[in-house]
Amino acid sequence: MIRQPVPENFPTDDYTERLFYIQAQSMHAVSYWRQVMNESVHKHVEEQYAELGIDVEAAIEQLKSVPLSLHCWQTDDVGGFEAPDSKLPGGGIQVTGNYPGKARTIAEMRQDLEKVTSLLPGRHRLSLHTIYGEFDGKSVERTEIGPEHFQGWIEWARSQGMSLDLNGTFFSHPNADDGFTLSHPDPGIREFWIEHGKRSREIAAVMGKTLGSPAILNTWIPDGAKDLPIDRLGYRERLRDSLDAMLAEKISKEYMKDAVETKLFGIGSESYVVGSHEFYMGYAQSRDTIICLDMGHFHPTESVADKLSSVYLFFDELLLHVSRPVRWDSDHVVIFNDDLADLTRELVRCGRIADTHIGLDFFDATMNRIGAYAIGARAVLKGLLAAMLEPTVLLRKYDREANAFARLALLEQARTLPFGTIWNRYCEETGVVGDSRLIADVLDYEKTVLNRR
Ligand code: RNT
Ligand code: ZN
Repeated sequence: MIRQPVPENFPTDDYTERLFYIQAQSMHAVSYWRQVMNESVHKHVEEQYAELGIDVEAAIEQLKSVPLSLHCWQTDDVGGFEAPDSKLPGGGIQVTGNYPGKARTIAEMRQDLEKVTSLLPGRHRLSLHTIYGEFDGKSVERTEIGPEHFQGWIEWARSQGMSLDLNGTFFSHPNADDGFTLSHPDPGIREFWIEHGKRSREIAAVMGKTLGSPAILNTWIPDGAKDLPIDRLGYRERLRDSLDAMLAEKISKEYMKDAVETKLFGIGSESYVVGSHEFYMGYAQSRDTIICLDMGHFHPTESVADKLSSVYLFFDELLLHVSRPVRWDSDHVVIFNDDLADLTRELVRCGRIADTHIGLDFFDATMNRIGAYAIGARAVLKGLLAAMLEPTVLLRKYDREANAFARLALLEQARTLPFGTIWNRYCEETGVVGDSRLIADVLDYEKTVLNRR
């Protein structure tokens, strides 16, 4: 080894301290160069977007203002806390898998939700189901629930700087076991669910009023038939009338807003779903409620993205359930695929993000639930960012000129722009792990928290 002469102002004569000093100096130099390199890479990346008329900073600022409505039910497989031990979901909801680490209590669920939000840039909302109330181990009937069971959630949400949304729970209950609720031929069963719907609205109104942001109350019912019903009209008439009774009380939209969720078919309701897309388009339009489009509730070849520009023409607001259908089933973990990118592009191109409530709806118990949750929620944010970074002005120009070649060529060019660099930088600048650190981060949570449950 060649010994360098020691500089005169070298800090110390101690050999170990000298080694530390040299090490510190070289680490400093490495991190300096890394920073210089990063800056020049970023500059290069931003230039590529600027050439196409896209302002990266403006896109990031826009994304920061878009909240997702996070679905609490990914943390516990739609179990809820009605009984001391949460049950398996039923009545139209099916979750497969038994990966360890499921949230068993409200405290565990909040811990998981805090972990998930720490993995997401931006500020988001939380969407609860009425089965997630704080019932203190007592069995509280669905017709007996009230705002008092959600006081703890309201306080927790406030402490997190979050607002709340809600869903009435019309499944996992003996009165839903034969597949019908609000459209049931038995008036007693209909009454039961109408009352549950009214209670849910009341809770949502208190959530919205207390937290200063209207809670969206989404109503999805499992009503449908595996095989061929004859009186299709009768069920739909009863559903219309039950919903009318449930929504009869006028509640200020400053506190809560009603949404109704459409569906084409489900497991156990392959032949007939009472609350079909056509039913709810008509219902929501005539009753001035929001319509909820779940990406997993249509025929696999239908494009949910294409529906947006029609719905926006006739509705002021829209609720989305971002999900991923696979063959006949929905609710797979959302990923940044073409369906999602098409959807978020339409949101941005129509200029209606502010009128759209972006809810998540998927549940998978075959893998680390928090990891799955983060993948899905981050995918939606990626989709939004990618859409905001689209060269829309130029694309619209080619569109107007009917230059189909140039339009397609530019869409192809946009696909390979260095989007990932911007996404990761946005994450890191907001104190959230970039994609390359997500796996290690989630596995650490699994080891230190989930595996100890
Ligand atoms: C079911 C609906 C509904 C539920 C949640 C749990 O098909 O999509 O939104 O997934 O309410
Ligand atoms: Zn849904």
